[in-house]
Amino acid sequence: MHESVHIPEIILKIIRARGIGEDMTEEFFSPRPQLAYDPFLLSEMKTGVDLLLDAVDSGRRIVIYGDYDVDGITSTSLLMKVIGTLTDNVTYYIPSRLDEGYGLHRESIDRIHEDGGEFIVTVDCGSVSRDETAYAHSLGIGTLVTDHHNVSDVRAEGTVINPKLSEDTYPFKGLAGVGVAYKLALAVARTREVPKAVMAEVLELAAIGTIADIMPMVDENRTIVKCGLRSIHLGCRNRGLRHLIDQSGLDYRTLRASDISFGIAPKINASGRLGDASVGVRLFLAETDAEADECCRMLINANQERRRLQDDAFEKGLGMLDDELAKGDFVTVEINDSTGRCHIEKQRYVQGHRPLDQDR
Ligand SMILES: [Mn+2]
Repeated sequence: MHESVHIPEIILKIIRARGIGEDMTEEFFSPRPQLAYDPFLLSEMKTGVDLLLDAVDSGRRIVIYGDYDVDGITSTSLLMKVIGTLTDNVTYYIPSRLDEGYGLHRESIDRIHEDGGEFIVTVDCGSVSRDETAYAHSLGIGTLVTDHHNVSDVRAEGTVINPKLSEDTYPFKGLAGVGVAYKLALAVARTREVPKAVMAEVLELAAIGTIADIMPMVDENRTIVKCGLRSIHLGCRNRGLRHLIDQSGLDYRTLRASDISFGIAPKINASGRLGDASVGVRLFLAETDAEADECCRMLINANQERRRLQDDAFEKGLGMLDDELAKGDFVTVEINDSTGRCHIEKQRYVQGHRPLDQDR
């Protein structure tokens, strides 16, 4: 540990209890953490990079297939930026939270096919999409799955980059979807020329997605978040992000992880909750101030609307509770924060017993 830094005993006790040993203390507190692993340690990374670069070189139309939450939106934007330095023939697809739901779908693949898509790179989803990847292959569409979700016996066809694959020996299993996408970007940058400025910019997105997806703030995630935050503090390279920080009344020079959790992430999420998650991607890809401002306005409005729906639902729920509690029932109220709908469950409460549900 650095001599001049005094760490209070109680803090040391806490981090030891959390498994941070003496040898990791300096790294844990360092503003410039070094801990990072070779992206090619991910078991299918080499195959994945080869497949992707082959699609780039043969001019196939590449589609990044994401998700409507912040992790999915930052992952999609990150790969759009990096692959966009190698080819113009790259676009993205975010399924609708309301009509399609999470993950790969046949209907979405049909749409991509009709649109001329020839190679799908999933981010933050796809590990268990066996039928859907098989369907894509039957249409002549190649796939590369990148994901961080738990895997089951059902596994996507073709190449899957995911530290949670049972045979994968990557040293850290806690990456966000955007962490895995960033690893793919690093592996591409080790194989082809990608401008350093772009790699620095996308690290900011990796930090946002990792924080928003509530990943454990240990190991390589700390490196990603600290390095990404430092890039934001030094000027914030991503135009859209800088505008959103500004218009949220925050200061990029002092932005903290909690500002991202409570001030930035909900706005990026709000567009997906209310319909069109692509606004978040458009924000991060914005090339002019006017475009960035337009996206910020839409996100901030969507977030206000989301809040209003949530507050209404909460009030409605409280009203339902008052009525039911008066009858002495055991009550749970489920609030859907996307639709503002409330659903009430009642169970007769008998003193000394668990609530009975069989006889109702
Ligand atoms: Mn995720």
